[in-house]
Amino acid sequence: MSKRGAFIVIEGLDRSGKSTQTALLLSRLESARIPAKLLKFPDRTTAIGKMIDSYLKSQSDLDDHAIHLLFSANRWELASSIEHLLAAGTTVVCDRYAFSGIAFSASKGLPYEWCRAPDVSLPAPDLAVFLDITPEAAKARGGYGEERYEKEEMQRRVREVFRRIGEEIKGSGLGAWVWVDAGREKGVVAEEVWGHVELLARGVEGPLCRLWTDEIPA
Ligand code: DGP
Repeated sequence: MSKRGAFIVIEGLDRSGKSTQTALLLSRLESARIPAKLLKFPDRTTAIGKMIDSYLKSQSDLDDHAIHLLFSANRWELASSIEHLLAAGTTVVCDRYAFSGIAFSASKGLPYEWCRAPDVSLPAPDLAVFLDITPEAAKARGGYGEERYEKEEMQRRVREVFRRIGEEIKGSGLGAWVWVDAGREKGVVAEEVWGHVELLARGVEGPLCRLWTDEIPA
């Protein structure tokens, strides 16, 4: 049986180095001659993505529930492309995914289970790498930008929800979740990320799981 591509998600707080690390990972995969594609959520280029972009820049206001569903819809509109890429043997690297959806919306006070619901049965990553950095260290990296969630107190809550999500994923057997200390020099972080990804990126034999519907009981 031919192997499928690996589905790798990189998560983290704002300013944790996700863009740098996903770019470094892509070039590493290319050097290893592993076909790979980088996706980023939110994908601000689609019609839904443009609404999200305008919300994040505070150019429009939306009910917390409504924007949460738009973020999820933005993932769903790319779900079949992700499946096709994986089936064709391409490794997919995603800068943010459903875990950001829960972490950011639950941090605003929406119920955790409600936040998870719209993403149930999306393709599940084979590996989620959480680039862990303290909100203080993230802020010290040149400060947060102008967007809605880029405030230290919000990021602190987001980090706590991510911790819960990671523990649950690890306990569920639904793919792997690793925490990587992202406060270090970027080359050191990239080396550790590569250590987690390398074997998976050589190809995955098992079927693609679905988020929170294919949980393996402990
Ligand atoms: P980025 O383009 O990676 O800087 O992400 C934009 C911002 O949107 C960032 O503060 C994290 C937040 N975000 C990303 N995905 C989601 C989501 O699904 N739901 C919510 N509420 N926020 C998200």
